[in-house]
Amino acid sequence: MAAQGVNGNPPRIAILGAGAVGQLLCHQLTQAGARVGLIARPGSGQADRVTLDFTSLDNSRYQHSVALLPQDADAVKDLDLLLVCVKAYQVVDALTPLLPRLAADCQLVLMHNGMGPYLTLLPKLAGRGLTLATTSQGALRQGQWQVTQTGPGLTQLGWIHGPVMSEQHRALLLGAIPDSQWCEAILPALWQKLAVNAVINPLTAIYECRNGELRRESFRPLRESVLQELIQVAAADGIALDAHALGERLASVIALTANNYSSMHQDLAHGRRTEIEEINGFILSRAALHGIAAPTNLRLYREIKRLQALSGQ
Ligand code: KPL
Repeated sequence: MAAQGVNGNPPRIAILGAGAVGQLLCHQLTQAGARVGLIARPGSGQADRVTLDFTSLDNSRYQHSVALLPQDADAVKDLDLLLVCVKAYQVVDALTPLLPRLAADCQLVLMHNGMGPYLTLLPKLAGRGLTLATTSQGALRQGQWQVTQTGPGLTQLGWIHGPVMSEQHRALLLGAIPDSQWCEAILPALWQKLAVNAVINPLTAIYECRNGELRRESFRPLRESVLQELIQVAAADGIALDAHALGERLASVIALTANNYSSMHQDLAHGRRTEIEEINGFILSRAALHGIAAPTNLRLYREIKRLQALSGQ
């Protein structure tokens, strides 16, 4: 039997990746009245519904009964929209087996830290539309189906390939996600978020500190050097970034998330793989393509790889 959505109809929107951000979006879309399902990992049980327990920024509790869609069933064949919220390094492997089962007009949305996986996916999309997205909303997973929102933040979405998302779906996403916007050019927005992650994530992981510590004067040369290298590489990729605006944005994210541990800090602390390949590693791969040296990014990349190897990853 097909899994049923909130109003008894099969979900037309699914979220692949039920981590903190996936469940946050599931809550926001469900609240907005959308029929949303979560795509389960193969072998994650027989249940066809789960109760998602969500705590919002004002401490309100919500419980949503959400359809759990098995990957290998008919349930995914009629989806209109698939939001992919897995870690950057899981995107290609998680999506590849699903692609042949999706409708030809299913629109895909990738939302993860870092950049790069879409380049691998482009030749596999068989004419489907692809939207890229980034969010600075903070969420923390307290249990398998229990998530707390930890901070507000900007969410940006924009077309990158194939048919553009319909007005109706755009309106649904922008209406459901607070402080969200459609960007006519998404790549500059992604490079700007990449800059924030390229500084905060490796530095907090290497120096074992909260984001706010990076405001210290002693970090200034590293902060500036990572940004300068990234600006040069982005320019060679055809993306013009403003150094002053980027510095301001970084300072503002550091201030807004001062008490948080970055995702890379948390990944290393828990012995998990980090997104270093898709963050500083992406900058390095584009730098190599253009024959540009990026020594500070390389140093941070190598140090994270070393720490990752020590923790068994
Ligand atoms: O996205 C983040 C992350 O931790 O991955 C930032 C913005 C750096 C906040 O911690």
